[in-house]
Amino acid sequence: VGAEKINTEIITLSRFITEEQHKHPEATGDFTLLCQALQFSFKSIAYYIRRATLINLTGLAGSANTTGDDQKKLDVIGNDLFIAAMRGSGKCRALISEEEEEVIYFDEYPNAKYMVACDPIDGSSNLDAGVSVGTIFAISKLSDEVIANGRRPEVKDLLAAGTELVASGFTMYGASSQLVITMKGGSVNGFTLDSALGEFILTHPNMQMPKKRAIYSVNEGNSLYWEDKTVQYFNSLKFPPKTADGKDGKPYSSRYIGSMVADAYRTLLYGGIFAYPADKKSPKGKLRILYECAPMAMVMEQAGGQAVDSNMRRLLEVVPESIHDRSGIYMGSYEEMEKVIAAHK
Ligand code: AHM
Ligand code: MG
Repeated sequence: VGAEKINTEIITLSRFITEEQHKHPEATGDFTLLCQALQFSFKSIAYYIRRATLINLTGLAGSANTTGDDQKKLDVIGNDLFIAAMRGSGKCRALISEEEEEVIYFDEYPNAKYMVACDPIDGSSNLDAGVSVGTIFAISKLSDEVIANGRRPEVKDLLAAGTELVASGFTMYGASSQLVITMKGGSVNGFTLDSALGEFILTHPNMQMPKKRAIYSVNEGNSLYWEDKTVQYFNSLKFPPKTADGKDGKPYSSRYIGSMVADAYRTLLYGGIFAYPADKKSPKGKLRILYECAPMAMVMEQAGGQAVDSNMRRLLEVVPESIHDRSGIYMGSYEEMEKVIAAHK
């Protein structure tokens, strides 16, 4: 009596992944090792972000990445940490990173079976202001043919729809570091980094998104370039029709952080919709399919939501034409997404 109840049955990410592995007798343990390397990269990126202002890591690196964005010093460090972790795992054959123009091949591991796509630090325009950023990752298995021949996969072998992913997720380095991960056909689970223990602890098991919530998240500064249907849809949220008894309808709340990881994390917990539509200025949209749209779409769907592109096509079925290909995206609560789709018909 009086003593605080301490939870001694802590489920760490390592324990969680090991238990998942045991559910699949055919599993070789390769995925488990890949996840160990992944979680080390998340911890180290989180560590440098927290110390950035103290050790002179804010600001630009003086270079631009493949897609023309100015690289921040931390973009470069996050990318290097991620590549080193994937190489060190010995289980990753090819890596696609937002910060690298070409595919990175780990030829020293010709039998590695996995391919990873990542955005090492998503939302990096927010970095110097201390706003949440995060890492997005998507994991897929190379085809049996590529594995059997131990050959280097070609770019076309890597351009698959999101339905082929074996796992995906993202981290958010905010007030605390959060990790959200889902495996094919499974639930979505959320972990919080306990920095004293250096472990991600399962804090949000089996995440299910609310079916609806009156929150929208979009950069309205792009309205001028939107298609008419998109303008009308967002207007319908802001200017709802009067109720039957003549009272004002209740408009939606607007929340936009400008870091997809943070906007997506809020959407997972609270519900609502997040959008980055394709528009007249960017007909392919802004966000990248392989390491931004598809992994987020997988998380949203497996948490009970939906994700589509600007043509209202299921995002997980979109096949990119190149490794840095982009797409418009709408994702979020199931019922809110039904409204998005109806409004764009
Ligand atoms: P980044 O990968 O260069 O950080 O860009 C992706 C980010 C997303 O996190 C966010 O949703 C979007 O770009 C914000 O774009 P904008 O500033 O145009 O609203
Ligand atoms: Mg990004």
